[in-house]
Amino acid sequence: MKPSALLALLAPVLANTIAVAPPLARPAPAVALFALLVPRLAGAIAVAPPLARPAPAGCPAPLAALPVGSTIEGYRETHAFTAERLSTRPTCVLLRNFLSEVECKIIMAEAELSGALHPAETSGGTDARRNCDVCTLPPQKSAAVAAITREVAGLLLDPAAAALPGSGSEDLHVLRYGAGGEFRPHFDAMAAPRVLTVLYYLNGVGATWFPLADASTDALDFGDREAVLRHVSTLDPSRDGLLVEPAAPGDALAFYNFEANGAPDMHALHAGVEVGAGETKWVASHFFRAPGVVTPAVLHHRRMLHGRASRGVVRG
Ligand SMILES: O=C(O)CCC(=O)C(=O)O
Repeated sequence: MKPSALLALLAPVLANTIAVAPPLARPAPAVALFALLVPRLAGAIAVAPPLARPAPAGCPAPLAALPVGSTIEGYRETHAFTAERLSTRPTCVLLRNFLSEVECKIIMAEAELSGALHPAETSGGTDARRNCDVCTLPPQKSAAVAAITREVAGLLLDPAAAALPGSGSEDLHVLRYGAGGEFRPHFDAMAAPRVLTVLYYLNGVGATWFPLADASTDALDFGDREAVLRHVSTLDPSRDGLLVEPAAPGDALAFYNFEANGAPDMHALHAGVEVGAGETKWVASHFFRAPGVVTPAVLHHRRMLHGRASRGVVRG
């Protein structure tokens, strides 16, 4: 590829990065991820053209431009982590070493000490979550949650979306599954403009499955939840879609729930895989909202949410 063509391809990425990166030797934590993207992207784009797909709603453009399979480094305020792009649709990024072990232990201890962990209920009284206790931790009551919330918003949420009225995070949801526990396939974003989900694997146990990741969904009618469920039941986590397995406590997964045009990304359907015998899985779900970039619900999304046959696919 000619240098001039490469420059033309990089221009939007560079423009965005330079606009947010301060002139420091070591970039400030909130922009470090993006500043570090530039040299890596230069090499990657030289061999593979960038995806035509625009950045999902709420996703920083340079992160959306990271090719699947590429890994970059980023910095939290206290330590480094790596970010690997796992899939195009939805935009899934695996963040290794994102939380420290101390942060993981604090969150699990705060959840247990809060006395608020209770068996999960899901909308419509379905059995979508089995053998799973849940509670929420507000940033106002946890210094650890407050710090994580602030840093994640700076790293993983597009600054323009984050600045819109109503944008921000929900309280942290902490989930403790026992053996046999699972969270059946669901969308996080049917009832709320949760543009970004970050899952923190607090004890490194368990897995999350995206049965439709990077698959064609043209033949699926998402207004018919039973049909979607039937299709998903023919799929296998070891063969289809994307199976995310943390390697250690503190690994995290970020994914974006809406397309660039503000419509829900149906490929973001995901499930907490059944927990093995004798195991306990701790995971925390962090939802970031940006109402201003989300298209108002359309008919089939409402049917998805309020359909009578509500077993299985539910809102988060
Ligand atoms: O347990 C998991 O792996 C996924 C949790 C989840 O899907 C959620 O909280 O929305």
